[in-house]
Amino acid sequence: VFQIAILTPLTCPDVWPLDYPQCGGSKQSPINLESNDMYRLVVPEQLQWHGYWTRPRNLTLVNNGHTIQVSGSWGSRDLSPWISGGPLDGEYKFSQLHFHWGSDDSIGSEHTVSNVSFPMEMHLVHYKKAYGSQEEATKYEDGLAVVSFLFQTSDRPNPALNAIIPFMDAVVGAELEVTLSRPFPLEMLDISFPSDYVTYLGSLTTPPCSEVVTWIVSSRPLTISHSQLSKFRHLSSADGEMENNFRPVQPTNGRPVFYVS
Ligand code: 1SD
Ligand code: ZN
Repeated sequence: VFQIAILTPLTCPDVWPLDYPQCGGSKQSPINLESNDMYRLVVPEQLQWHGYWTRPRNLTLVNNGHTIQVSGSWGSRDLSPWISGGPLDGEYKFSQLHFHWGSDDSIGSEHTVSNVSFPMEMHLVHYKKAYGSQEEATKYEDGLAVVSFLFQTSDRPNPALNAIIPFMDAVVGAELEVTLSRPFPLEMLDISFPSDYVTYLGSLTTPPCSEVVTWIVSSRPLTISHSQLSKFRHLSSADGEMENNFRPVQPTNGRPVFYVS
């Protein structure tokens, strides 16, 4: 009997724990956020955003087969954006941002709010500077901070997203990359430095699902039009559509979830 095992780890979250034991852990992400089941967190200082208005030397848009990812370089003096304060202890440097979305408006986000999904979610991944690199930081439970924004549809296009959407035509297929002709400060993406957010301790939402992430989910959804969403829905992975690249919600297992406002 010949058996050919084809591993498609990113499309079948149920089987991730077989190859990546941490994906079967007890502090996994995403989770459902339930507004009447949260504790108020009083933080010693507000979440601070640094350098988000600094124009990068260059910005690239990459179709990595699982998502569309934006990363940049801020030159030899390394003026990369970073965040601190809020639930974080120390300074967390920006590494990349990427998106999760669905094939129709009723699905797409990773986090849900009162069991309702949003059509898209954007993740800004940061790692703790003290650990030197993202790879090293991923070994420590306070290693990463991911700031997340949910999107709801709107009749009007979100002008901020037009900074990247026109470039998506160049990266429709997997493993394609484009350098943006006019790099822009990330602050232009309408991230608006939220002071109202939900925070809890969880994991990466893709293998190896390391339980090293302080999640910060903005309480204020951003907007996207249908024609903008359709650009995301046209992107391809190595073996087909890229849409529905979200992981289903995971049990909280009694983890406290906090809100800051
Ligand atoms: O899915 C991303 C993954 O692509 C990678 O960016 C990882 C960080 O190394 O983060 C996860 S996520 O948890 O931010 N979705
Ligand atoms: Zn993500």
